[in-house]
Amino acid sequence: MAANYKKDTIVYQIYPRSFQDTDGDGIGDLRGIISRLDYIAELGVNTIWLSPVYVSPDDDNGYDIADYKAIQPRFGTMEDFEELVEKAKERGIGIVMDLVINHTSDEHEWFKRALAGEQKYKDYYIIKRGENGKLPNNWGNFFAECPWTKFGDSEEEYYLHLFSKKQPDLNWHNPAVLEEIKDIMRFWLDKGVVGFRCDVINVIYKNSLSNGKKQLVLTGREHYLSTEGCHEILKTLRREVLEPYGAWAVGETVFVDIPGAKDLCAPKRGELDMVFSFQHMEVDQVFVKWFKTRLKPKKLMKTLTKWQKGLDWNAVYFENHDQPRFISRFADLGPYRKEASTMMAGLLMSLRGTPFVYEGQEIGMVNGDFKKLDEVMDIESHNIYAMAKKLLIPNPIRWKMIKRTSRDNARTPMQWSAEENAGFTEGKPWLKVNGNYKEVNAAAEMTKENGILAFWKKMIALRKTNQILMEGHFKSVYAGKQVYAFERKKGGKSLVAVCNMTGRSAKLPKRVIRKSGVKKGSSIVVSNYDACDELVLKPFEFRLLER
Ligand code: ISL
Repeated sequence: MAANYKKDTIVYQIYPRSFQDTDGDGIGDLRGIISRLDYIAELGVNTIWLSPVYVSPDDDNGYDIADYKAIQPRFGTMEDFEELVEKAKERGIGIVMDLVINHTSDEHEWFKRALAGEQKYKDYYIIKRGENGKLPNNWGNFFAECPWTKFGDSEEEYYLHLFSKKQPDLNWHNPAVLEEIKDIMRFWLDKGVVGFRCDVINVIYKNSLSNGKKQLVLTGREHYLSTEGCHEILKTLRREVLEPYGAWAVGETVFVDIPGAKDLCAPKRGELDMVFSFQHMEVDQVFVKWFKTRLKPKKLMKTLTKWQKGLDWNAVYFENHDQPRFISRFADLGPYRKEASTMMAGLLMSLRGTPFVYEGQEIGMVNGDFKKLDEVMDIESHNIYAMAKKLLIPNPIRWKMIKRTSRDNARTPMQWSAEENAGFTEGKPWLKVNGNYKEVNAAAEMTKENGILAFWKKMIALRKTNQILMEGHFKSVYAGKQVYAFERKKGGKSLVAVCNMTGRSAKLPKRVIRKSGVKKGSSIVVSNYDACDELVLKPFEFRLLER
């Protein structure tokens, strides 16, 4: 692990668009975040990851950057940003920026100058001729589009975009691109940010542009996933940029397996500090993420265990701006929203690694209650819907797909109060507020001593102060149809975390009884129920036991 790495880091991810609006335009802003810093500090986290706040035409809500060194006017000014960094720092909170460097926006100056014919900037992008009227290769695209779009008025030239056509991929074979990005990173580090979350970082360097092996999704990916070139770039960025500032980096690494993740974040490699892996997010998917089935807890447990054992340190998360709300994925959530959310809190804070909490997760927000496609804004959802239509998938199935998997499920405005628009905005929210806001909101939670938010705070506080949770080794104890149990061990001391991942009560398995010393006077450090039955776990019960 890099020297600057901190075992007590707990991150809160903010999707600025949806967090808090202060100027009535229906879109969250930096002043909104500043106004909520006390709330965030009280939650107990010490780091904020800001999804992109740079100038952007918002084709992909800021993940298409038109100016890396300026703040999106809709979000505020550079002064607001500086104030945010300062005020966060006063509260012991560091800011992590989202670094999107696989692609820029097509409205970035570099791309515009490339289009205007400046060779220097054409070399910043991946531009290739198609032969005999054909596309340059057979690759796929993350957003179910064609990854090649005609370059300007050219008849033969195309540019590559693994995401939307407004997100042209950068050419990482060009050393000038690396220099530009180093400069951008230093710009933000000089403003006091503590690190970066690196967007799709393991796809940036394309080995070759030749045809790929046919795949259900993303044909061609073998040419760019975690290539040697990418490793080299990460090493350079660590050595020359991160290290001198004592900054850290978490990489979003798609399609990564354990050996691949090790190569990207093992301390001796000097690349990333940790990675977001996806396998535990895929336990309820059928081939592709747009088809979901019931979540089978055992599969989730096995995947978590595999990663806990496989890597020394994980970036642990269950929600972010790309995933449906996690508790909505339990097929039988029923009346147990509070229990499921608090169990998740217990689990998240008990696993080994750096925990990431996504805005609204701490008050048990659930999937958006969209009724029709018009209410969904996400480019990916619209593209998938269109593709499914082309494939003649009937409308009700198409809609079900989108409703369950849309990234907008987690992007609905933060529910602050029972006031109009959940206290998110005085204007018209850019995305529909979930109709349950009168019941599910932060203000209501703040009045409850025993509520969801209170439990998240309790778990975060424990995670920050308990050496075993912070540093202890992970040992699996049990993974069954309902119950997940694991041990954290340090210096002869151990804690056993026990989760019932279903809405039905469950007997405490014998192995768990033995390992946790339940019958030998072990004590409950924390639980999400007031009273626990010694040998039976209630629906979505979480217990942390000390032997
Ligand atoms: O969830 C996904 C993979 O199964 C993809 O939809 C997602 O696009 C991928 O995880 C990459 O995500 C990141 O880069 C995208 C941006 O749209 C996402 O919001 C971001 O998190 C392009 O910049």
